[in-house]
Amino acid sequence: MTGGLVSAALFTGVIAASVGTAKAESSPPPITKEEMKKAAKIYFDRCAGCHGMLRKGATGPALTPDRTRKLGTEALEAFIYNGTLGGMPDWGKQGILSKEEINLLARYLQHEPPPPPELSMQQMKATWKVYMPVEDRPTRPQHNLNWKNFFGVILRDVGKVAIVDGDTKKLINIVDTGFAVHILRSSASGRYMYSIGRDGKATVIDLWLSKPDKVAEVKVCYDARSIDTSKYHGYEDKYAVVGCYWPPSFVVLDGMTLEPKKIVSTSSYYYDTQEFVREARVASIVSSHYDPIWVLNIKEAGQVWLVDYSKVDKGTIKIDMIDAERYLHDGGWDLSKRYFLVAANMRNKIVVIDTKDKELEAIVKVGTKPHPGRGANIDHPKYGPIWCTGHIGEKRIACIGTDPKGHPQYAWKVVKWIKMPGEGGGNLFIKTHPNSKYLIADRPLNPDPELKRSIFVFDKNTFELVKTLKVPKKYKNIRAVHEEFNKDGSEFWISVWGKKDQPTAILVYDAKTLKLKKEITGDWVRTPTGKFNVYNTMKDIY
Ligand code: DHE
Repeated sequence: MTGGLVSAALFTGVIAASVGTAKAESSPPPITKEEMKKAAKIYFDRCAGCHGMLRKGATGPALTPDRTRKLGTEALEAFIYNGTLGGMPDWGKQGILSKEEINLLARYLQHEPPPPPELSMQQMKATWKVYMPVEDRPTRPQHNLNWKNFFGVILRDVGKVAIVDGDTKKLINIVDTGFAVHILRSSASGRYMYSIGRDGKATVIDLWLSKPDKVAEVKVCYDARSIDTSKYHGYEDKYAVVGCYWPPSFVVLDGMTLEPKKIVSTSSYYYDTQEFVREARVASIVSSHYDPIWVLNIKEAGQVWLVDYSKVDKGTIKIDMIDAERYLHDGGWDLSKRYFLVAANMRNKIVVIDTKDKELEAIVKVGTKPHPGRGANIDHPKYGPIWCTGHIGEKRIACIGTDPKGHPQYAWKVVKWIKMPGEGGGNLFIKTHPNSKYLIADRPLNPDPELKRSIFVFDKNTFELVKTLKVPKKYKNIRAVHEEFNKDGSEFWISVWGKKDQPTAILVYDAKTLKLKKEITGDWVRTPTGKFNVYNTMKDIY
């Protein structure tokens, strides 16, 4: 396939060309063309997600030369080496970046950011590959396995997705998906599993094949984090949509072949100052079960776009743009799946969108840097349906009332703060299941090595801490990350996230006794991060 090469060459070519055009207001430290190329690659891989390709800031602060030159090389090196309490990883301490690479980045950051490349439909199509045409695919599952209880497990740094049988815990296949897959999502029927990599490569895996494998792939951006599918009645498995970080855009794809159909730019205006923002990136996406719409969160603009995909084939896309709050990131449905709750993480708020009336329902103040993942839904005896989020910046979990009809006194208020033990935040994901008594939380970004490897289990009714689970000591220099329940909620799985050269494990806990019941291991278990149960993902159960 030439597409990856074309785009990589394009990317580095533009960077090289731009070196000569860097503005020289005061003098930045010297950097050669070769170093500039290398630094741009490291920045793209490690930093652009939070600070932006144009370095104007989002989840992380702006890193434009007017600011970075004031800090100077040494201070920048210290930040990159040690990380920050705000959640920036300690790239040096963790041994991910060497001293030389850190020095290079610190110098690079004091130069003007090179303009990143665009991507046309023609370039996208050049990367599009269908491995198995739709007419050759089976009409029913070619195996007798309980495929709705399969788990897709991201093997982040090796660019692969493992399909694991949730019943037997056996590895079914390892699918080559490309650089640093970020999330997986299911089609409405559950048959297709979609992955999106940071490199913007989308892959679709057919779970009905005798050996489930990818059936198509396409690269639709240089940098992406989200993908979802059309779930509304009549559109099941018809479309997929990718949310891109760069170029800032969303791309509608054919759900079964991934043929790109339509690119829409998301460059926009900040909802509040009405200044233009070129890098208005697409963060989370969810698919409405009640309308043919996708809910797209336009991070920098602070707008939620409700994208009506019912007339894509006729060349029409209708978008309702809802002003919300800046730096939208991750989020999920409430229990009724009418309201979508999304973190405006740098504003310490949760935005609530009413997808039925297509309007902003509420903005709720929570703690420092909320990071819900998809959040956790609880039907509480006193507060009624509530939705909870953890925080990167502090140790509390906030639970918000979500039932304005049945429990109006609690609606869109934090009804409960749950405290995690120990100091600091660092929580990334929380999860529960309707059949489980527990709410489970990780803390992979906490600097304390003991808290990093811990999983906290809270009672869903009393909110008391029931147990702290620790990753067995034999796994060294690791973090426990991301919880996912199996289909019936009788167990939950945790990833042991280490370095690429060290196989680790996926831990399976009994959801009643909280005992470790299985360690899924093997040479293939490298840098596992997100895990996605087919049934829970297709039905949005969390
Ligand atoms: Fe994620 C979800 C973006 C760092 C693992 N991550 C998301 C979503 C976004 C996002 C927008 C929501 C997708 C959706 O629902 O449609 N993530 C970003 C970033 O911009 C950030 C902060 C920095 C970056 O450069 O990527 C970032 N994320 C991370 C990690 O470091 C994690 C732990 C490992 C990794 O892959 O890099 C990580 N993010 C995940 C996972 C989900 C996710 C596992 C899906 C959670 C779920 O249960 O649905």
